[in-house]
Amino acid sequence: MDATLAPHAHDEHPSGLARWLTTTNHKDIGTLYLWFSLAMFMFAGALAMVIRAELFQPGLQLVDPMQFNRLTSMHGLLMIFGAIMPAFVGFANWQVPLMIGAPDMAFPRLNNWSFWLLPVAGALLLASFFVPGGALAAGWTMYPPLFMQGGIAYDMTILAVHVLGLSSIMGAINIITTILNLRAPGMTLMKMPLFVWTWLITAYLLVAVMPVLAAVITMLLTDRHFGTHFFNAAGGGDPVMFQHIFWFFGHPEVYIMILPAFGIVSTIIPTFARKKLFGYTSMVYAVSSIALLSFIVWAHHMFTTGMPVAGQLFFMYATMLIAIPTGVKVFNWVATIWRGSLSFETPMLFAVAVVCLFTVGGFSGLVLALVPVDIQLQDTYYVVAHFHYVLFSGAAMSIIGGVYYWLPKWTGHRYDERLGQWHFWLTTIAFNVTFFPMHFLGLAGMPRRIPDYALQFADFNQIASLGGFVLGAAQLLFVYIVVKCVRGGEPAGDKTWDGADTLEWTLPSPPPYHSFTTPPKID
Ligand code: CU1
Repeated sequence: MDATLAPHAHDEHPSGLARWLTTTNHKDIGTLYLWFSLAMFMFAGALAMVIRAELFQPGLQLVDPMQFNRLTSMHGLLMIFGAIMPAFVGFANWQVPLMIGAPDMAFPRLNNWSFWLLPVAGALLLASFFVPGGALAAGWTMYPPLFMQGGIAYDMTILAVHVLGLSSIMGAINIITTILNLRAPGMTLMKMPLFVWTWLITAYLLVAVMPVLAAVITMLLTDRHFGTHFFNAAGGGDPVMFQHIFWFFGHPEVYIMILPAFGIVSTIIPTFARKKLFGYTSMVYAVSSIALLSFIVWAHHMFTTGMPVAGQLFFMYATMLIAIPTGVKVFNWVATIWRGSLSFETPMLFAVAVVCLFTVGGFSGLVLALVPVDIQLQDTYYVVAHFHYVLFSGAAMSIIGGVYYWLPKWTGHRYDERLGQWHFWLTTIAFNVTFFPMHFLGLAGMPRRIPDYALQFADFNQIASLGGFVLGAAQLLFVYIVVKCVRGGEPAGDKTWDGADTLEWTLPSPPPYHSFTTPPKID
């Protein structure tokens, strides 16, 4: 190894647990985020398996209704804050410094703290299952007045969400500072890889809306314990105000969970099409417009709460406007694929599936944006189908595709391509078998978040449950593939994907020692 590229030999590196507890290395912290995310994904997925088992047939068989409410509430909360968001921060930690030629994140110690808050919050949420009264059962959206009825677990949830928010805000500040201040010479903003752009914009969204979430759950806390009446109509408050404040956070949150996914897809597709990303500049402006529009559409979650027609029209048209920049992005991905020299390794399969299936979620979102339609479909399985197409086949499948794409660089080994292909087809087919019938269930009027249902919904529910079990089992295969790749395998070499991925090195200076080709030695 070139001596000038050698790791700082004089640094002391603790080993074992101490290494992971005290690490300030962006790769180590990225790895921690990704393992934490995988653990939460499997746990929250296990909750979904129980939900699908209960819904396999009408009637109550497996869990009592309150337990069912806990399963749906915690499934949502843990998937959003435990699985998807930490996975993206893990990608940011690994890739952003490498892609912009920075030695590490701007605030390495803050970075360590941002991560280690997560297991604390995770432990609080898991512990809340075992306290008197049981875990959060009022839905992940924590609406009052129902939220007021809960026991100590609800206060634990408030504290946990505060801690998760703190972690997200600090992570976002770190990412913004890194991108704005630590770019290599020549790496102008409009030369940054698109993944870095999507994360820069996502980080601004996080800084803007996580404090709003913190505020609204603090108001819940003071309503519960300190005699305020923010959301209590009897005391002059307004429960609908909770929904306004919550969704002012909640809608941008949707884009926090999808913009980095767009960045991953925009990284994978050019590699396997062996072409430059089509329309880079329009991609940057599309992501920015989506982020800006996300602040003015929140009340589309609230069309049935009673709203002046002018308000309904505003939020309907504003929501439909988002289809334009989203359409620009899908067009650009298709144009990148068009006449490319294509190959379909596992990451590309996932990326293409995201383009197709996320679009289904986008279209059902347009359907739900229509006020008269939404009033019919509010709180039905159509909504459940819609956001699982956005969040599973959009966010989660991008994350999985990104893991396959970067695993060889992270670990130095190739993953098992044959098993990866199996994982892709099982996941994609089972996902559609699980969630596509939910559109029909919703159109037929089946309400969400209910453990029992009328007989006419039985067939589609059985199909959905069978799909769900296969979808869950397929993720065990994913864990196996990842663990196997981490432990060994064929060496990945410097140029994993025919060298097409070396486009990352658009820098004028040589990559720093911690580049992909020379993994840092921990002694
Ligand atoms: Cu929304």
